[in-house]
Amino acid sequence: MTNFTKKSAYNVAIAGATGAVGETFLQILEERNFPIKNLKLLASARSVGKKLKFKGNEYTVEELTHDSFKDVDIALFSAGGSRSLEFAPSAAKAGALVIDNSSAFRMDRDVPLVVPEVNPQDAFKHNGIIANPNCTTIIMVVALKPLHDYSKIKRVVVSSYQSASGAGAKAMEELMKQTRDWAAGKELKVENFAHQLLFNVIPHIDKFTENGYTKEEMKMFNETRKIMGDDTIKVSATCVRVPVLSAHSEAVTVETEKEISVEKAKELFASAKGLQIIDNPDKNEYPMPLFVAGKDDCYVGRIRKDISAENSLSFWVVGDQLRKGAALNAIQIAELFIK
Ligand code: NAP
Ligand code: 3JN
Repeated sequence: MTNFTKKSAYNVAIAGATGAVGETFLQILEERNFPIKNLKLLASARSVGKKLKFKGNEYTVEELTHDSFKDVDIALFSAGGSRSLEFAPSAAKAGALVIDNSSAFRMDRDVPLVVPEVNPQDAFKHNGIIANPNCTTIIMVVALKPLHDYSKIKRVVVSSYQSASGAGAKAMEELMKQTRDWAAGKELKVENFAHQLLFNVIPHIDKFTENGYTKEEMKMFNETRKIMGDDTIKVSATCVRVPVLSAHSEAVTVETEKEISVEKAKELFASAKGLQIIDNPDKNEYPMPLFVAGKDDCYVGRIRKDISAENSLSFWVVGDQLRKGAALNAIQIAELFIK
């Protein structure tokens, strides 16, 4: 464990400040009045000189280099895995506490993988770098944790409905442009996804691996085990891109050691941190991405007994993946150290 010195305000750097997650970092740091002394905004050479606003002031973007982290206390990384691999060790060496949003270090044994509602204690075992889990995994484990604490989870089968912004700012713009171009009768351009996303769903997120699952699906398998601290949990995921702008939805079926009734599940979800229930089928009320986008909590609904298996429960969970799935979770990790 590396020491972190508490102060009244911190020098904070954001690597990837111009991206979809970077922009969300700025919004949330401002909303939560995070104690910032100096703020450093870092991105690629393409963005040098660009101005970004924080608390009414303009900040100029600088290039991310190995020398960017002198006197930085907290470095929030969301510039992609290869930038994290290259620059996060330099930031940690310079004394910063790195909270990394990429998959670069997530499965390293000496790097904690933390969701504050699930395993806050792990954060304090860091050696300079703490990993923020994959967004789809974070949203799912926030809902799994209260069930697992009541009765051990044996198996999870999950299908995700992931929004365009999960693939970054350009991908979100592509969906909006396809919508405008379709309305104008123009030809649609496809650059950020394997296929046209408008009027479509694409069962393919990240690269395919040898076992037929994609890397996104395998992240859900491996990261769930590490965060929950239980290597026996089995997860089978199918990750799907849908033409939604923000917030990821997931249809989850959970097999547990002992039975969890619907009433008990609702009671467990209701007392869980970071989780809200919307489950009134009579009134057509259930969580949807259009409502959840921009919210901090994850929302669970459609809670029911799985009629196809014993001790099995099905539910639907939705979370804003740029917030709880990325920037908010990382800031909540930082808050574990400053409070
Ligand atoms: P994005 O909108 O495409 O933004 C990428 C950011 O990385 C931009 O600030 C970009 O700077 C910067 N960058 C790219 N190449 C760089 C380089 N060579 N040197 C320095 N900075 C560079 O992507 P995003 O959605 O914000 O996601 C960023 C990362 O966060 C992802 O790769 C992933 O690991 C993680 N993440 C994303 C989500 C999500 O929902 N989007 C969720 C969880 C985790 P320029 O503007 O200068 O190119
Ligand atoms: O596609 C999504 O909805 C989530 C994307 C996450 C992502 C995108 C590019 C690289 C990740 C991630 O957080 O797992 C990574 C990565 O760092 O591997």
